Amino acid sequence: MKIRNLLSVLFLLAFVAGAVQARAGGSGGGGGAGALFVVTGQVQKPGPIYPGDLAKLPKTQENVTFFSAGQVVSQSFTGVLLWDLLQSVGVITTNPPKNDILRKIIVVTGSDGYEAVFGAGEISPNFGGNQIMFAYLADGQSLGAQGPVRIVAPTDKQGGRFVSAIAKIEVKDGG
Ligand SMILES: Nc1nc2c(c(=O)[nH]1)N[C@H]1C(S)=C(S)[C@@H](COP(=O)(O)O)O[C@H]1N2
Ligand SMILES: [Mo]
Repeated sequence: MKIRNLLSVLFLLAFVAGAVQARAGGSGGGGGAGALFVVTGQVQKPGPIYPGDLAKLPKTQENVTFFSAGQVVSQSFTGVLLWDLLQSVGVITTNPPKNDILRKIIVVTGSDGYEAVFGAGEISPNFGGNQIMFAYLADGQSLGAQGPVRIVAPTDKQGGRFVSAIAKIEVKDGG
């Protein structure tokens, strides 16, 4: 192999290794180096969410007991409310339609493609008031393979909507 070819192979390997490391270290799959996940759809400020963006929002803590694959799990989660994050990026609504916010859904996608949906009315303080959160700590520890951020739905019986390794959230019309 010519030296020049060898150098380009080495360069490519270094690039791929760097990309893999950046993904493993800082991202659930969306938004590039350092981003936690991306926000898309009907919001005023779409784009990547960084740890600093979450740090600006009120911190919330929930003690949650749920079934995970038939086993009871109890954990204390720390994070920010899904509603507060949506407020910070601004959900786009109009009038009419009447109560447009109640037509919106939030699709949460994990880095493995796993998805679950929440209704804006379910988490609005004026309606369901469900304290669904983006958790970044469980029992004070970072989330490892389930992180950097996962959804926690404190009143759900099973963990099915606790989407781990969030890559994307998308705000859409569900109605
Ligand atoms: N990204 C992603 N999140 C996921 C899943 C998945 O397959 N992928 N499985 C869900 C299901 S069915 C359950 S019960 C819980 C399991 O959570 P645990 O790994 O903390 O026990 O994660 C949920 N979140
Ligand atoms: Mo599950």
